[in-house]
Amino acid sequence: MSQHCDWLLTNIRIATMVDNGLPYGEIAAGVIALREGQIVYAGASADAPDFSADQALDCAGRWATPGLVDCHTHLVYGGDRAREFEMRLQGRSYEEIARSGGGIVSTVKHTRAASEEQLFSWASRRARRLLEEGVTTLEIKSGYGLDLDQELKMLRVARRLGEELPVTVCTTFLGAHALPPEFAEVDGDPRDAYIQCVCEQMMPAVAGSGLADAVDVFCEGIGFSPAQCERVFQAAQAAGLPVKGHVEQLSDLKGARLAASYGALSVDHIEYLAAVDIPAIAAAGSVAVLLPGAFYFLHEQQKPPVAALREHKIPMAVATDLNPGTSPIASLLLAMNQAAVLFGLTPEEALRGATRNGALALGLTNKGLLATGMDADIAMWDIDHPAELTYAVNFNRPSHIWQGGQCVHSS
Ligand code: DI6
Ligand code: FE
Repeated sequence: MSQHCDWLLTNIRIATMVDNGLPYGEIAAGVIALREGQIVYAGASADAPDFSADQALDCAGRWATPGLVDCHTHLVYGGDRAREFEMRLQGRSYEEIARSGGGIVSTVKHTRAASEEQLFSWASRRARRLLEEGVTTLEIKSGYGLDLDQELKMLRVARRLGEELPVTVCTTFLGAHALPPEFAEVDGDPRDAYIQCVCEQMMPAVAGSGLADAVDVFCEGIGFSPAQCERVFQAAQAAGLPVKGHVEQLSDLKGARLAASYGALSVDHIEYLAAVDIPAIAAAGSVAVLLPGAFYFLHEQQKPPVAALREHKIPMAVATDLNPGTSPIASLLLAMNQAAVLFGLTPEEALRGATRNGALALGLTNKGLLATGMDADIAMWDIDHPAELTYAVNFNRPSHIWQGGQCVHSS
């Protein structure tokens, strides 16, 4: 008796990204069957059960990869920072511009002034650029609202993107991103005062709204101190939300170690991560999220400790960090190329970073692999080898994309 499925993809080469002893977890002559949003078979055609399918596709030897996962973006925002880019090219540093009222705070002004509808329309344009390249799961952070209503507005826009576009959206509350301008003049330490507001007022309301899946912080000289970030992690823990952190991007404040001690899903950026702190991250099971777009755009010199991360078997993810200030880059395939060229990842590591390890950085164990029981998120490519996806810039678009078992793109 044959088994029924919704989609049957035959004559397909599969980069399963499963650790099966072959590069990319390759299955050379494969079949994939999808039913009710899940993969019910991904394996050799010789071993496949007999399927009857509502829709069948002969893939003519094309490659399937897991749908791509961009696990770190800030793509909901108002305005842009092109003028600031000009200032940097005239010799001023990112930190200098941030201290003189530019930087994140200028995006806060434009984000606050925008209606929810405007924000949605701008953000969906950026999201579509990512989706065109096969992204089927996307993380979006708040952090340009910096008061309760404005942060909730951003998070609602992020959720709505997941409802209206063919993509799974994970949302992250990044209240501790920058000091809101209205706190600059408060007595005592304005940053402490704002962190108290994040922890005591915003966190319970954000958690109660169900609009955030995780909590993030910017642990940096121009952001918040480790002690302040720890208060945010404690509040997140009390609210039942997992944490992650922007850590060791511009200096070594031991933020990654701190995040790991709270069981962080991921530690992100980590250019300045010290070798001594790596075992703690391995022990916590946190994913190292590499963001080469920001490194490239800021012309940084210090590279993340990739060899040591490998040695300690810490999963490395690759993401765009899409944001107006440090990574105006709406291409995950470009981030993969940058991770290879700038940080020395192999093309296989880069693809794993934008599939399985990206999913793990979001706590999603049902995505990022092509295997039985996984969500049916698949990108199909007209290429001869999966290394091409990392190798070439703006060469590749998927011929077909399935998201949640639906074919959402075919060309
Ligand atoms: N680190 C970054 O690279 C972005 N946020 C952060 O905490 C920058 C965000 C911006 O400049 O708008
Ligand atoms: Fe970021």
